[in-house]
Amino acid sequence: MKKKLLGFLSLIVILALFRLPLMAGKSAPATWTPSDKLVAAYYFYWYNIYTGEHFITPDGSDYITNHPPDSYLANYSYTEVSWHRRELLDMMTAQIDIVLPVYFGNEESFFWSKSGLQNLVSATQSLMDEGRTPPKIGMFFDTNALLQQNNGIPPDLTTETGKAHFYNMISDFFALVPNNLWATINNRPIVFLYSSTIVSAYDQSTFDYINQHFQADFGTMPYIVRDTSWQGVSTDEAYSWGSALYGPTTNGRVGTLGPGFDNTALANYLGSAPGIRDRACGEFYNSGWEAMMSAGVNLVVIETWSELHEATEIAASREYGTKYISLTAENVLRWKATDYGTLPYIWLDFGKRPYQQGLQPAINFPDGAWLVTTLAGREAAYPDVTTTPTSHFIYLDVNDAFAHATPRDVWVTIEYFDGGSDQWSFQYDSVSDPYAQSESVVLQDTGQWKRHTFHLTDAYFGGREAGAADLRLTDNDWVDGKVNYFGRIWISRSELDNQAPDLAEINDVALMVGQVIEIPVSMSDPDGDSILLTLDRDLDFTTFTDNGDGTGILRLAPTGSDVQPCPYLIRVIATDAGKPSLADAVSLRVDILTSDRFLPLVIRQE
Ligand SMILES: [Ca+2]
Ligand SMILES: [Ca+2]
Ligand SMILES: [Ca+2]
Repeated sequence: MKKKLLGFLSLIVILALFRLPLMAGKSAPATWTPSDKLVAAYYFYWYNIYTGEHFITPDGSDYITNHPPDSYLANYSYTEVSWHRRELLDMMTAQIDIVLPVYFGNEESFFWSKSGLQNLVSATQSLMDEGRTPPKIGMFFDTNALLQQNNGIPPDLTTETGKAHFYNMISDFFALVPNNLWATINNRPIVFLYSSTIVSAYDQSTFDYINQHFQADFGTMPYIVRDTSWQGVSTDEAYSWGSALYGPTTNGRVGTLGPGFDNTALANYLGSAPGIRDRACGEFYNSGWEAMMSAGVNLVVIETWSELHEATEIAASREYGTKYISLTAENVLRWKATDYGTLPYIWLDFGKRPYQQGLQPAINFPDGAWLVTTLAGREAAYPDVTTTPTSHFIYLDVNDAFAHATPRDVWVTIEYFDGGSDQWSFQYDSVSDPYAQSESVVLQDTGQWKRHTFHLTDAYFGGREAGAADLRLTDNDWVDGKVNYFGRIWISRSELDNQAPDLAEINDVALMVGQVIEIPVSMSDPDGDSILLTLDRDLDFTTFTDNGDGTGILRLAPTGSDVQPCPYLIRVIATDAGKPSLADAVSLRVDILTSDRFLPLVIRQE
């Protein structure tokens, strides 16, 4: 009896081993770990050009706000392996590691879901057979499917039936996807779980059930990343849906961002008001990536690869061509190369367009709203005391790779405007107190920018302040009732034996196609260091000359091909030769106009 049981158990072990993801394509690892930097994207594959599904509404109108490129239309259908293949190749160009197909299960109502997934699997497998490295496949569990499969009744996931139904969606998905194609972290397949709002009840036993059954069926447990609407339960990670519309988010190791949002086509059909987040010619997306780079996230999920109803796609489109594929690739490579874990300091330059290098503004509610003005040639951030409740704080988040939840010595240097005779301070997450009070700095009313360095011997930066912040600047309103103005902040591992240079502000400009403008750039350095001047991006119509003496010329010479419907955002960065080298950044907006704007727009009627 015992022998038989042992034999049976070892068979289970062998099966379990067999279930582990096998070695995948030539360069892809068999599994990732939580410290790998990974980029995932939600893959909506419900389109069928042949039948018009998800292209045309039942009343015959356009169902999608953005559209596939004309050259992609011929086979744009989940029924075509060749269509999935082209999307996968585009994802590879975009540097996507993980594709998250939206899964609905249920063949009768959502006949695209399983058959489309099978075609994605075929396309992925054939790319791997060719020695390529297509994205690995994770699950995007669209919980709306549960509602629809339950006759529109919100399911109760605390019952045996509800749990089984919930689990079957996951096990069906991973039965359809061979385990050598699974996107895994520590050998556990990744599941992004959409909102809980359609569920009537759930608790931790819902997730325990999934883990137990998945372990029994597949020899491992899923790596569940749940939407933050699932409250009071614990999973591996959490994320927040909605970043394409509301802006980027971070939850621990997971970051989300999107290129913009516009569901006009859908709203027209439903007779509702559309939600719109302007793409601002890519700047909304770029600023999301800047937030990802500065934050300590390791798993970034892009919302979305191909949701055309809501126009959140970064895939090729008629509207944008392959622009967002290129933008994604550039940003992913830059993000993966960014590591604050070994740098001597992090810093932040406040402004309308903050320059964040491992230190970034955190939440701004309920008492952390702030505004920007310009004082003595520098952009200044200050608490917005007009809010309810009144804001007297500016919350900041320290990059977790730089410092997180470990006692340490740090030096904090804060640049402030010395106007008036009041005072300010900050409160930081220390070993013993999440709001440890710094000494206060009393102003001397010189009307100049000054810097003050604090040595903290008990910094903890565990994100235990409101909104997971690590410190917050305050205007000491409780003492003097007067706001204070802040410029740059540096947090360093040892005392900085150098002062940062100061770049003079540059005005925004508007110019015509064919016009040439030369903008002088100048800076000074308190230590007299030599300075390198650079631009943060390479644009066709800009040339930058560094005179090598702390001055430079930004030359703008736009042609017709540079015209776009929104301004370009350009940053000039001055980096000194001190040790460590420190920097300053200024931003300007450049509007390129065509002569059309100057044609008479009003015709006088007599
Ligand atoms: Ca942090
Ligand atoms: Ca004050
Ligand atoms: Ca210097």
